[in-house]
Amino acid sequence: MKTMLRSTALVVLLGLTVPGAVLAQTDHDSHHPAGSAATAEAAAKYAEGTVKKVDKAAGKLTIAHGPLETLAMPAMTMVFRAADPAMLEQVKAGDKIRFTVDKIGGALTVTALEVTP
Ligand SMILES: [Cu+2]
Repeated sequence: MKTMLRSTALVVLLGLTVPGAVLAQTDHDSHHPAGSAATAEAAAKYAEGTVKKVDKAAGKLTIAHGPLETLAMPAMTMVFRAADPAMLEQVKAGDKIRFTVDKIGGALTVTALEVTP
């Protein structure tokens, strides 16, 4: 008599649960409050030039200016209005200046200037 013992292999399925690796997601806020100095714009607005003529009576000054990037204007000599008559007291013909220009009431107006060495 032959007894065939068949051992049933018990397949134990081990459910291996990988402990969920806690992925620490650091929130990369794109906001950098105290970051790069994005205020170089103000400095870039300055144009350079040489005062050719000061007309205090008319409140104007003639400037041989370099390229005015803000106005897309090439270098030239032209008359500007002075935003403040006091500006005309600060300069004289021949002075080299740094200045800002704005179009006020349709007239190109020097809004700030300083004499450069
Ligand atoms: Cu011009």
